[in-house]
Amino acid sequence: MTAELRRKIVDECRRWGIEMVGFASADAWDDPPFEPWPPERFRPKAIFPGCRTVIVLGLPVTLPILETSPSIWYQELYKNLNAQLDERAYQLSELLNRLGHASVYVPRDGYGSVEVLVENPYAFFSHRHAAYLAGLGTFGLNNMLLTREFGPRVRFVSVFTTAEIPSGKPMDGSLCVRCKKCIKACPVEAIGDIDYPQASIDKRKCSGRSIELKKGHRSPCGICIKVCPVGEDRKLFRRKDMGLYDGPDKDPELFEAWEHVRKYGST
Ligand code: B12
Repeated sequence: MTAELRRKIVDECRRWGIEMVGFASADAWDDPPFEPWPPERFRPKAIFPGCRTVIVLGLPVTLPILETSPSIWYQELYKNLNAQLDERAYQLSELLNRLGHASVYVPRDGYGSVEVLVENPYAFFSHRHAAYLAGLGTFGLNNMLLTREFGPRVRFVSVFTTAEIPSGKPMDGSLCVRCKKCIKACPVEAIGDIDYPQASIDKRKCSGRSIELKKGHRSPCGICIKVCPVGEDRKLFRRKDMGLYDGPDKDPELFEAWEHVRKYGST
């Protein structure tokens, strides 16, 4: 029955165009795989008592659009993905409710405005940690969850359900190659040069950059996910040569295209 439910959920998500779906047992949060780990109040069973499984959905951030960041194009992609993730997670939770499994969705972000994050840089629940427990990827130096398919270029949303569904387990090893490109490329030097689980992000600096970009209608930043060499998406878009981002010499045509996009629709 529960394996059948799992299949139904995966099939439904495929129908919606969502290929990345993971399942994590709510109990897995109580056995921290590393420290620091989200405190008890931030765990699914505390937020939604009775929760047994967290279903995580992921949608890719299209690399060539991200490459134009900061730009209106990336801002629009970001908003589009956010809307889709929230819509699908809500629909999934309602499908489960109709089937008799009490469920709720958690919005893909969970903050009213980036200004709120300067003083209190936490959401009430972390999707990255859910995706990690579901076995969708591993943490990178940039503090993002890296996946085989898209590296860190994937956004997540979660559904809490009382249904007990066969769950995944964290991936062995690490997908992060420790190239430190994210550290070097960060425009506000917000990423510390230390290894996960101790990845250190200066959230104030990172949020500050978002606030600046938002004023010009070209947030978020996304540079630390653009320059990550991990992900099969690099093959599809022929972006294996990481020298592309160092300057116009490698591919002047592409460089000009990015510059063009950046000149319009935002300041
Ligand atoms: C707040 C936030 C931001 C802030 C602050 C950044 C930051 N580094 O935290 C801003 C706006 C700047 C930001 C920027 C970005 N973000 Co952001 N962000 C979030 C958000 C809403 C909450 C993250 C959070 O609170 N985590 C809380 C804890 C669990 O995470 P943590 O800080 O790593 O916590 C550690 C410790 O602090 C401790 N801990 C956990 N909880 C608590 C609570 C307390 C009180 C304490 C003391 C400790 C503690 O345990 C954790 C162990 O590692 C999530 C969405 C969500 N709800 O999950 C997206 C999210 C993490 N962001 C995402 C992305 C992609 C980005 C950007 C690339 C922007 C972009 N969209 O292009 C940048 C990258 C920044 C970076 N390299 O870190 C994605 C990550 C996807 C992925 N593949 O991993 C998420 C999951 C959004 C989504 N729905 O997909 N983000």
